[in-house]
Amino acid sequence: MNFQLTEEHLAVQAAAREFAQTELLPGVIERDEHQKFPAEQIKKMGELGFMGMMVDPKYGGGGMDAVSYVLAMEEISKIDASASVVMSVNNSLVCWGLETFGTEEQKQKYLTRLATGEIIGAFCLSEPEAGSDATSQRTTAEDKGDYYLLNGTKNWITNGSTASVYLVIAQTDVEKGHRGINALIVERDMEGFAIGPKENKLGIRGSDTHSLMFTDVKVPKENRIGDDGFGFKFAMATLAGGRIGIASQALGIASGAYELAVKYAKERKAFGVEIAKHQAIQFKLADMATNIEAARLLCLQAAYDKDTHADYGKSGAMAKLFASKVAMETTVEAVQVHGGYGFVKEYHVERLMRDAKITQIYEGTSEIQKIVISRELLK
Ligand code: COS
Repeated sequence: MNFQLTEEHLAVQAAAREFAQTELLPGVIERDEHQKFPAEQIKKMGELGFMGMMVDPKYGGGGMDAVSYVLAMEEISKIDASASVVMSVNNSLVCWGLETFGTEEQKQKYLTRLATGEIIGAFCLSEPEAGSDATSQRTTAEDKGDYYLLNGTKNWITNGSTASVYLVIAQTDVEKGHRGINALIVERDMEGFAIGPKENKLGIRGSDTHSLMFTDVKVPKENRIGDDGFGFKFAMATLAGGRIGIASQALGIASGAYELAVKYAKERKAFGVEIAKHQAIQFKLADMATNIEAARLLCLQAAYDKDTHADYGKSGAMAKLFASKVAMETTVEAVQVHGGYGFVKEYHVERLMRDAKITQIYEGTSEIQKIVISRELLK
């Protein structure tokens, strides 16, 4: 067993850290406050290869492994979780889904541009009445011969107004249940596709989250991913990898908050000494560091499973369940270490605390992760 990162891993980690410090940190507070999408920063992330990290270079990607992806996600998320969710969705849901299950034509047409970050994608599964219960799709894709007629509404879609390509899950044959669901590639300018208002969120406020409306959108048959009825399995398989991305995001939010807490504890004085000299603070830091290290190991284990073609459903779910809990607990404690300063925006930890919450909700709630894990245990 070898816990050593390779030279390449360390280089990716350093590049992501450098990018986050120089390009994402400036303006992150303002973007959060004004719900401003980090458009320029995402463009640069594409140029640096962060938007299609694991995609085969022949489709414009970085050809990197999932371990590199986890390391980069952690560094980006330490500073700006709004940027890292864009990165996670584009990499693990959209690019991975297309590369793994798409046709050669779909890859040439869409993946090559998504992997370079020239355009970004969105993954559309959730609906007003279908989140955890993902088989209850109300959006319909009626088979009309050479096209599907798409009707319905999707909710809480990351990259909702900035994406150019949307992977939409819809029901074609209700009688067949989850085997009657399809995944369709919808282009932004297809007639009948409308973008709803932006959600005003607690956290990751820089990311653009929208509902989407489809009214008689004609989606050509060649835009279906996989065989007829493959849509639900497509969604499940894609989300299994997506969870490694969100777990790493949670890890980054936690480690970002921890680093700020350590820095502050060494600077701030109370009762005549730095607060880091008080055991009350030392114990908090010790708990944070231990939990973060455990979360990091779970994330890397899931990535390693993916890289070695082992089953990563359970390890990815465990990583997300645990890292998101650690993100929530660590950020709350980081605010506490900062005292009153933690409650104001300039010190960043209150934003990280707000950003942490979503990691326990999206791409499968913590309760869903427990279902996935326990089913694997009891197989
Ligand atoms: N990869 C490939 N196929 C998978 C899969 C995976 N990871 N997980 C399940 N499937 C397949 C199953 O094999 C089954 O196919 P067959 O009937 O042909 O054998 C099919 O999908 C249905 O699986 P299952 O019966 O387990 O589905 P359930 O309705 O019981 O749902 C949960 C299982 C709850 C785990 C699932 O609905 C889920 O993950 N929900 C959360 C969705 C989510 O993350 N929502 C957030 C929105 S995205 S931000």
